[in-house]
Amino acid sequence: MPAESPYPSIDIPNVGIWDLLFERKDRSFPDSQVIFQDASSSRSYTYGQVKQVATDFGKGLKGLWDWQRGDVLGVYSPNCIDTPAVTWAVHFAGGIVSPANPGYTVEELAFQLKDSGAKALITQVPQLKIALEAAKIAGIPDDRVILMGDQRAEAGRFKHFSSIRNTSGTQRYRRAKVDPDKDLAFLVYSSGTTGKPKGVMLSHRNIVANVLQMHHNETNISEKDSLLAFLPFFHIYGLTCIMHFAFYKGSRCVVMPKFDIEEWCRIVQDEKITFAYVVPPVVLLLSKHPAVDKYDLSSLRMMSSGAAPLTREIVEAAHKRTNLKVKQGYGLSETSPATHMQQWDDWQRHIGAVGQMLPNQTAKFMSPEETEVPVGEVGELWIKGPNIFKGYLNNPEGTANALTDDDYFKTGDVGYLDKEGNFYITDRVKELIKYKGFQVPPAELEGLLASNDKIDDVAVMGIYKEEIASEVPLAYVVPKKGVEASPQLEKEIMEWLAKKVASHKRLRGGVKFTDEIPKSASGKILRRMLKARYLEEEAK
Ligand code: 4UU
Repeated sequence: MPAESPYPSIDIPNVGIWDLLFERKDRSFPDSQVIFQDASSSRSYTYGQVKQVATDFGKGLKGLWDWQRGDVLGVYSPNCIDTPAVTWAVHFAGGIVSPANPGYTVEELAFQLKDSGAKALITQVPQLKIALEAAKIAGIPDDRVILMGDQRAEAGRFKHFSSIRNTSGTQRYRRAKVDPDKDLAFLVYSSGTTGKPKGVMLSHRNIVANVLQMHHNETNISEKDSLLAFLPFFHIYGLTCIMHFAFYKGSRCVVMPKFDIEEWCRIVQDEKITFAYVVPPVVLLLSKHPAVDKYDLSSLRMMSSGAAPLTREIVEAAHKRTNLKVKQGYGLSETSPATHMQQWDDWQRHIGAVGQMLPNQTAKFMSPEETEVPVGEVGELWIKGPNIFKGYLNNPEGTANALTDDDYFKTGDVGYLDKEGNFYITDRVKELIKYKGFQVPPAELEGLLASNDKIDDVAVMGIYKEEIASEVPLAYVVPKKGVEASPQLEKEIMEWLAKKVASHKRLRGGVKFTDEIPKSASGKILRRMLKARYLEEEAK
């Protein structure tokens, strides 16, 4: 029997994101509530200012570039307090946002812009050069590249979004109507269980549902809280769980463009941060980084960790040293993302669990033969609910592999459910590697490495490094005939790849040389076998 969420079902209104955030009747905080505050400057946005700026730029967009409902704006930027207003302006104008990692290379960004069909791109001055090159490849003209963040002189002919507005009250500039279940709000990129990154189609209803699902679990968070927003807004975790959720709650969000543990601790102390969404490597740093002792972190009531597994050892070590508490959440890009969250008092009672299922969802664990396994036994987690994505963009095959006819989504994660309704994630059947919570699709690296003229064949896998509480990518390489497998070749391959990919995809696990990559009769890399071989070699 599939498991139901232990929470009573909640009502998910049939509205778009704009209505959820800006037209709600039950708001308990004023327009003057400061929500997004820049960590390194005096800039901030109140709730009312976000709404005003989103409305102004939304109207501006409707008058630009023949903007149509369903058009896509690429966002290529580190965390910035303008991102929320820009995002919701796109929704005002009936469009879709496709956020990209600001560390992407020209090729990586161009791929996403092309694949998502982005009509225009917004970026910041430091990212402008790469943005322009990628836009060119994707066929986006220069005059559709606009800026946010600092308004600097060197921005030259590129318009700042805040100057794009339209005060006309005519019908043409009214807020676009959205069909919450059909119209997409975001195209985020995920490799899913296999292959290269794909556009994850998230509808307005997906995000509205997830904000409300989280709201029913996180009853301890309110407008009195201050959150530290260092997780990137381009990734679904920061996008929904921080940007949308904090805004819905009215919590002040101190926004950091780049993570640094000492700066993180300083902000917690100086800004009296009360809650933070984190990833396991940050919890590890709290347990051992020397700078941590210099700061008073006592305002922090709770942290919630996700995006990768968090071990008991790390939770206990961080608590012992700092007295901080950390609970867990779990989810995926395809689930908007939060499917499971621990309650606050679970942090110590059920260390290692990812929590109970949020409302309105059903889940089951499946055997490799796709039959349901009994409660308590290990299987692949399948989930159903209003937060499940609409499919992969222009990829019916990928979509059919991920979603069943009866609307279950196959997560590619392995785990079990205990008798009290706690879910545990213990493994992955999918190829995906996670470096500090960021996705590293092995197929993407394999494709690039295979084009190196010294490499005959290659397979990439993730290995866990305790020192950083994260997986790192490692490549097994078969050198071309006549090419010597040597430490120099390893270095050469690592450096060659580093130039082609964002920093989180580098081969931090190194290169191992081999005579052959184990493959199935149909040519699929036998990743389990390779991993077993790796572990065996390491144990020697
Ligand atoms: C073991 O990383 C995310 C979403 C993260 C997130 C975190 C806290 C969501 C809700 C929340 O409360 O999305 P993706 O698409 O980048 O990666 C999804 C994958 C999962 O399939 C799983 O393998 O990230 C891994 N993952 C976790 N693994 C996510 N959370 C966990 C977790 N434990 N707690």
